[in-house]
Amino acid sequence: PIKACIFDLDGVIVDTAKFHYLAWRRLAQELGFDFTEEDNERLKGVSRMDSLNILLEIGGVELDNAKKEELAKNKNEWYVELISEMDEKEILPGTTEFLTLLKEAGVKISLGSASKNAKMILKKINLLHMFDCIIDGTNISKAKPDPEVFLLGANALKVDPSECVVFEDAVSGVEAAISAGMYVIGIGTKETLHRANDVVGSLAEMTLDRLER
Ligand code: B16
Ligand code: MG
Repeated sequence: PIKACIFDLDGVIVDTAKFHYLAWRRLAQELGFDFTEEDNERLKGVSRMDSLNILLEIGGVELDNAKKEELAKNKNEWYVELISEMDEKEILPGTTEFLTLLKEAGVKISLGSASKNAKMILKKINLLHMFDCIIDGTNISKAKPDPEVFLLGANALKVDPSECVVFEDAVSGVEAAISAGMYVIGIGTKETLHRANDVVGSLAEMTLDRLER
């Protein structure tokens, strides 16, 4: 039986990708190059500093670490500003309903996100109370595709990885879940997330039956 479900945040529970994109694009433009939505796909599930490194590579820009810290800080300030007005309306379809079903069935609920803004976002969308455990960018030392973020969750909940199901929208997150020895349900398309055990368009398609299968 499934004892815990671990959810990625960005792209699974809430659509923050568009705000990350706007903030990264502003940074690229200030540095004098363009940053497309397609480029942005490469940043999904990737930590802030790794994202910056990819962006700089796309722009062909080389900078020292102090400058990179400064730019990452700027990007985050713009991002936080962009999401400051966020509320329950930004929750992705089916999320609240599925979390409620899990709670009623006694399945533990955990967050497994790379974001350092995760708790603030869960508070804004009023879902923080639904989580038994939160592992985010402030707890981890190794980014996805490393399994650390999900293993820490299983450990905190005292469940075996084989009893956990992960919900992920990013390729790096699917790989992380597989490495953790967990069953993984992709949120998105089969083409992109072909390594996932199952793929749904959104949590609106999830049922307890589908989970136990
Ligand atoms: P922050 P997830 C990830 O969150 C995002 O997908 C990724 O685009 C972002 O760069 C990363 O969090 C770090 O976020 O700058 O807020 O610390 O998908 O793992 O929930
Ligand atoms: Mg994600």
